[in-house]
Amino acid sequence: MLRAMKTRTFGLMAVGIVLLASACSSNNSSGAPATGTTTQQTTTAPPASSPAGNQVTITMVDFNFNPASVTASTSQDIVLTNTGSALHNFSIDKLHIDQDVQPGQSVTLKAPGSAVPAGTYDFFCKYHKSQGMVGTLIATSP
Ligand SMILES: [Cu+2]
Repeated sequence: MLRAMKTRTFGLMAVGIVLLASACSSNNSSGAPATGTTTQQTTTAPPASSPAGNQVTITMVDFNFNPASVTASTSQDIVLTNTGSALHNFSIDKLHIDQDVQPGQSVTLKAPGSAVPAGTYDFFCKYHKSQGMVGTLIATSP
């Protein structure tokens, strides 16, 4: 029950943050208080900082994560895709995340927003940690 409420809150927060982020980026991208903003509106999406839109994908294979080092903004969802043939798991002790992903399935972890401070978090598959199925998530502020 607690879990469900948390997820819903995260979802709402994510929406808020996305709205905030898009408002900020449209303000910041035009550099100067320009009068002719019409030509600049097509350049509001910076391809370098958000390569996959508002989500980051981590692929789980037998038996590692790809990529093993992931940088994601706390305003981005994390999509876990298990392309292996074994059951895998994504756990971050510090954040109380423990998420199984069945073979061939994807699970989306909703953007936590300000609930998660920026920082470096070790993640691992609880079933294959001893086989080196571990990684590092670098969470950045939006
Ligand atoms: Cu695993």
